[in-house]
Amino acid sequence: MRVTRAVRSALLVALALPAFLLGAPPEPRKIEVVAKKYSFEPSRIELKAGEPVEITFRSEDTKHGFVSKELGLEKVVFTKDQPAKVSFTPDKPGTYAFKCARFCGMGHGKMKGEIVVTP
Ligand SMILES: [Cu+2]
Repeated sequence: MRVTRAVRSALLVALALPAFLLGAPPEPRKIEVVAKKYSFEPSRIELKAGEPVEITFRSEDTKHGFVSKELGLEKVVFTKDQPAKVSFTPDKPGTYAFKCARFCGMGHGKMKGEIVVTP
């Protein structure tokens, strides 16, 4: 049987495509969280266990922070002009608290939220 160039190219593409898909690192799900005195929006973030995420924190007023000891996420600080990105992959389902990690005024202590990881 004579294999034409077109068939050969099609075969190569068919073989290369799955390898490319398997080899590519998974794109993280991108989430935006906006902070302002004294809340995060959204304050409840739902994630899936095993799914990589990249959360961008942005402020609408003063300097704020983010930390989640329960999730093992280190403190980051961000401003209006300088957002902060936090990348991670939650592995255990559960509800994890996070809070503002930089004193931002009288309501700072109430500036909290939760990350809910579903199976
Ligand atoms: Cu604060």
